[in-house]
Amino acid sequence: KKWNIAIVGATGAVGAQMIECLEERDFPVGKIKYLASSRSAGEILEFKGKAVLVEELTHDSFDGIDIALFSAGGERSKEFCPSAAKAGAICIDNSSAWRMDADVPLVVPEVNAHAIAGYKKKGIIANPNCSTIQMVVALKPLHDHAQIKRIVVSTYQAVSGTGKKAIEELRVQVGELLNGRPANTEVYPHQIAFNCLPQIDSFCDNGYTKEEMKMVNETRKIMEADIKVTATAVRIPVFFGHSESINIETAKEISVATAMELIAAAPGCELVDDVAEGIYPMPVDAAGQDFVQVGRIRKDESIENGLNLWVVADNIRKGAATNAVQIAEILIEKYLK
Ligand code: 2RA
Repeated sequence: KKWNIAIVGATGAVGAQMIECLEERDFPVGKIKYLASSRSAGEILEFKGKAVLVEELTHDSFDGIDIALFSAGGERSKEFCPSAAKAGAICIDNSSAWRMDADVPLVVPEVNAHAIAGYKKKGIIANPNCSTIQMVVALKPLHDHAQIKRIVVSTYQAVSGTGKKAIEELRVQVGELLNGRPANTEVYPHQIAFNCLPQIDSFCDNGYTKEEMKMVNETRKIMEADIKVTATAVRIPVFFGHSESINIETAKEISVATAMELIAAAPGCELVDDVAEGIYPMPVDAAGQDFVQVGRIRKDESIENGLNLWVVADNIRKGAATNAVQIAEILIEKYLK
């Protein structure tokens, strides 16, 4: 059987990656439809070498569509997912619009694939935030073994997480600064080249950013556990690949050796940890592939049952597009036969 697919936000960084993932993974696509804002409508993209016209997104765009992959911002998803679902398309939404809705499953296949069963409630499945996805993939095997009580995470996030314009802003700023010209800032509030910005998304009343609260709230929903989470999310001048320094406190003792074994055997994880050989995860290695790379595993001697780890993943692939396509694969294999 082939499935008719719509990509909403096809001209964005994640939309383009979704298309590439469908091609790479040979997803059984019947008809494919590229949808975007009126600004981008009219562009010609491709699917498996064939030209596909980008059409303007409207409430009538979803007739005959089986699965709609959304990555066009929260407002678009809030406005158009209900129409898509009403037309019979199941939405897999990469925006934050529906993630905390009780009737919308929030899914990382390696962690809570069973939650996909709830897709029928609203016809929407939410893709978690990239920084949440890579963290829960790495922590799932450790939580199953020793029950995580608390997570302290600091993130070092690539500019591609903001989108194409941010990638361009970093590129141009580096050139400007190296040629003695002032850095032009449009996308970010401050210079990003050769700098770190401890702000991703806007600030909430509690002094945390929306990005940091996404990690707190989404982690608890996905792992279906009352885990205490605190986060600091930082933008760094890297193009692709989010890095995270994660500290966990577990209910049971877990040795470094056991943690290494569990990570090495866990779905979606790759153990990259041999510091004697200078081997540890880095964005330049993690970008362009789908594994969540885990290293620098070591005891946190300052608390009982503490462990530190360093986790790096491609934020556009596993952090967004690949995760969404994996959900679509489970949908057609287990639920939409
Ligand atoms: C970011 N996680 O990195 C957010 C959205 N992709 O900007």
